[in-house]
Amino acid sequence: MKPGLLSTNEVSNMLKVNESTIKRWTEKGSLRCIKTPGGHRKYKMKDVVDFMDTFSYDVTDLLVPAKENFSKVPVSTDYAILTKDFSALSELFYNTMLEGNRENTFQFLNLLYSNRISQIDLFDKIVVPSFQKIGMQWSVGQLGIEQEHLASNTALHSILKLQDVISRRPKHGGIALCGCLEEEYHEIGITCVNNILDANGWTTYYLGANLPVESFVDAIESYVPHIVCVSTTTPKSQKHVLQQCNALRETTSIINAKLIVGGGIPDVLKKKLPADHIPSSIADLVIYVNSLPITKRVHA
Ligand code: B12
Repeated sequence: MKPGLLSTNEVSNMLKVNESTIKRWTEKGSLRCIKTPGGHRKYKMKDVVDFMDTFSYDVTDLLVPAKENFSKVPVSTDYAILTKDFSALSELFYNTMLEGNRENTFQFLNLLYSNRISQIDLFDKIVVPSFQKIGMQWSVGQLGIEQEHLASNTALHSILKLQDVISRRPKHGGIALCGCLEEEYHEIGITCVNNILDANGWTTYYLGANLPVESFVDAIESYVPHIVCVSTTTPKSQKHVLQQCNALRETTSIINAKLIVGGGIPDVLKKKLPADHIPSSIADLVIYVNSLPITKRVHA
């Protein structure tokens, strides 16, 4: 089948009606279709979505539960988008970023975003699992370091480019500072955090990877943020993370800012971390920051 076109059977599964009902709606003109030279009906996803909009179809009823593992059966991108099959979409994103084509990877994310997959779901449910697969394959030698680097750079570029097309909430005056602790080079997660905050009306200052703690403290003093978002995944030691977070917390408490720490933090460390919040996901972060009061800040 031509990519992007759905069969009568696929549409009937989505709308949970018989194929004969789909044919009747098509003949009535309620649902647009394309006739192939062989006389078969094919449907564009956009037309199915328009139909659902027009007839107030309950889309939530159509969602299929996310699968635990990556889908073994290749499905069309359109079908995966419509059914919000995050497992299949992660697999597609994984393949795209490993090819190393930045433009295609951006176009893929943009396609999902344009089809109502939220930026939060893009990060938590598509980017993160794709990278978990990369990390797992790298650790057992199925992927080379060069492939992991190519995929990371391709994904990072496409995530940054996507930010240019994301619709933003108006600025509400909140200021956020985002960066990684010293010797931390995993910066895709904190880039996602920065972009989500930017889309949610925060003015963000992005400090990137591997920031010496003294410089982080200086930045807090200069920008007087409401929230400081810190990422740590592979620290030298737990002691090192605690020392750095203690120094940051000392400064954030003076200016009444919240210290938010994320990344791959083991449970034992979570208990000791001097953080105001340790979100388990981007979705969790958004709920937390939306609950914060924003007071007017005066820059030093
Ligand atoms: C890409 C990658 C790299 C790249 C990073 C490139 C870059 N520009 O960022 C490079 C090649 C640099 C790298 C290096 C290393 N890596 Co690496 N890497 C990964 C990989 C494959 C993906 C990480 C990623 O970007 N994921 C995508 C992002 C979006 O997900 P995320 O980081 O989890 O972030 C999400 C949340 O955690 C959260 N989040 C993250 N930060 C924050 C902060 C806040 C405030 C909030 C609210 C939320 C939040 O939001 C994100 C979206 O939900 C992981 C595998 C995996 N399972 O994740 C291994 C992995 C993290 N790396 C690992 C290792 C061992 C290393 C190295 C030590 C390898 C080596 N021997 O050199 C070095 C360490 C470098 C360093 N000191 O930082 C291990 C870590 C195991 C561990 N916990 O000890 C992993 C798990 C791989 C594995 N299976 O073993 N790595």
